[in-house]
Amino acid sequence: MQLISSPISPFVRKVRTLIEEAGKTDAVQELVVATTALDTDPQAKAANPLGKIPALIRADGPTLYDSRVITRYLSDIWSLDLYPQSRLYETLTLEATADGIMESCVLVVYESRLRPEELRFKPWTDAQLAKALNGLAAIENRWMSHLNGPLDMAQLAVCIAIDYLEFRLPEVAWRADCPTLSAWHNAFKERPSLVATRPA
Ligand SMILES: N[C@@H](CCC(=O)N[C@@H](CS)C(=O)NCC(=O)O)C(=O)O
Repeated sequence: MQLISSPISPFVRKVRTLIEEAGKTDAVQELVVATTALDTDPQAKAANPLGKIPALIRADGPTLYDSRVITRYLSDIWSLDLYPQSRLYETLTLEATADGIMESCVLVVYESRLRPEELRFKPWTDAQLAKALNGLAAIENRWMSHLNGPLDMAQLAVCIAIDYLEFRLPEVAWRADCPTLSAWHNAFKERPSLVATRPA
């Protein structure tokens, strides 16, 4: 299998972290690309009509795209049980929350990197940051017992979303309002799969 990849993308990192958890780095070849919404890499476009990464090219079936589809597929074929049946919808909802935080942060980063200064609209980026902070507050208030339970994909996604926020938008202060999540993140981010995939 081949993974259309980038070392910085948090969505790609979800897949790379799962591969590390599985000990299957030899099973997937990474094709590293540089792609943005304004300048789509041809390999990314060939693999995914939306031009987004990650995408997983398979020898025995159509290419898969969207990180949640790929992580669920790999968890299934390698029997990792990262989407346990007993709490499947909780896991998917928490993963969707983490993905939504990533999406808002990626949009804020694109705004400052891709959009000419005179076209920027601060209320829109403020609204995206509010979504991310709201998501973190919801995790602090409702999801800590899930985060402290047996390993699943939602936990990995939450940690990756927070890492991305702190890597790209270090000025965003969230820890004082989310002390329990903050302590969880400080410990969880040292998992070997997360250390191995941490953006430099
Ligand atoms: N929902 C998608 C989001 C993927 C995504 O937005 N990836 C970014 C990189 S972090 C991308 O490819 N951006 C290029 C674009 O928007 O065209 C997923 O979970 O895979």
